[in-house]
Amino acid sequence: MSSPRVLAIVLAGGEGKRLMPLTADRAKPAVPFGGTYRLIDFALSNVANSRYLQIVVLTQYKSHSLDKHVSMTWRMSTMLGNYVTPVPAQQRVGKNWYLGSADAIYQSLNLIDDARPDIVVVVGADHVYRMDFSQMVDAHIASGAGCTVAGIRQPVGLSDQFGVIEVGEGADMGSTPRITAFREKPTDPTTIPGSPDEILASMGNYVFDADALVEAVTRDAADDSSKHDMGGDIVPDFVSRGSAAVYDFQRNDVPGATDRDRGYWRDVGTIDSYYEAHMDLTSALPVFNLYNDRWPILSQQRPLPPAKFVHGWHGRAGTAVDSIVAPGVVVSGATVEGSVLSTGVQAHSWSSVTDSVLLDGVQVGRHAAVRRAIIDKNVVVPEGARIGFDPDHDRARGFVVTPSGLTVVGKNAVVEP
Ligand code: ADQ
Repeated sequence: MSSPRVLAIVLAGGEGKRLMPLTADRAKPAVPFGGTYRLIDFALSNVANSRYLQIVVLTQYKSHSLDKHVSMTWRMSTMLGNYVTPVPAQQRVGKNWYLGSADAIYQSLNLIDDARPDIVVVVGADHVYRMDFSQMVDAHIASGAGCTVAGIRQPVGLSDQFGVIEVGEGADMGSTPRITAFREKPTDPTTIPGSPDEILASMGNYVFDADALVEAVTRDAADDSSKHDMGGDIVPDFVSRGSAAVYDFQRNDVPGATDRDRGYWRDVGTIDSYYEAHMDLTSALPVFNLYNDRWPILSQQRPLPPAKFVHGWHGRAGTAVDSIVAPGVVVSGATVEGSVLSTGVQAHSWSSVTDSVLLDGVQVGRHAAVRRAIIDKNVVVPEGARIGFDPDHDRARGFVVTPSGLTVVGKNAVVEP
């Protein structure tokens, strides 16, 4: 296949229960990330930068803000014209919304029919990473498999969060080897030969021969015992027929990557991993470099003024160090350290924000202090309030406190002075 026709399907229907309260009224792929992005922007940027410009986004759960974001940011973008199409659950086939991710594809088979692709690239929408899918497509075609799964090494303790891939002893990971077994989220995983602490995890990104995908999801739809899940049902089906291969993410080389951030991939499925991925952005030499303009992460550019740092009325300087500060932010006589301030955040005199993630429009009043916290959109932290210092008090106020001690303040929370 010299230049295959490729359709990209972005699975964006995930509920994101483990990201509550951030997913209380938005789908997981619409959760804000990194000051100016939504999670889905990473998947869509990777697909677009791979020059695959026929893209459908399958949405369902609480999809209003996601549809709005995809339509406004991606559909209207000058780069992509009308190439990105959000497709809500269509209930074309029965009265159910999509059951699982494979059913989402089954219910959208008309899109594959219309696009007549040779290859379908299916990607999840809730990871932070850079990846050139064209390199994976080339490897898929060379392997002769019907399905290729992107794989990455992960600590064995996380096996119950991932599809775990097995290849035969001595398999050459540089050559897209066949998968010998695949189990979705096992608690007793088989580790990588010679690496007892690591598993080979599925990244939830797949390349299929279009005909093989259509055949597999159609057969799956008729199987009442199936959960209609890509990882749980479709991939194991290809494996059982000897037609699934693994593409080692370590082989992927994105233009402009640094030694430090090459191979970076984070599943941000939990509050703790969402927070840690933010902290990965804030250091002087970050492990994920947002500033790689050869593989830009694209997002909505609202016409906001630049960020501003001013002395407070009492003469104290407004400062931010080891932090990411988005457009429209004003830091006035406040101290910001190790934090991510999203668009339109305002921090007022004598306040401090430390090791925290503040989403759009959060207001931090005078003398307030925020520490190791995630605060959702437009929350007002009144004068003198303290968040992230006393877990019991934070819980009593209705905030979520994670086992690792992070405080999360949901979107419509009222913070008492
Ligand atoms: P999970 O992320 O747990 O594991 P899932 O919840 O199906 O699997 O989500 C995968 C992607 O599909 C996400 O982007 C989600 O938003 C989307 N999605 C889920 N249900 C959908 C639906 N009904 N309609 C449309 N989109 C839907 C998966 C794989 C594992 C792999 C991990 C990697 O199943 O094998 O290891 O991703 O994180």
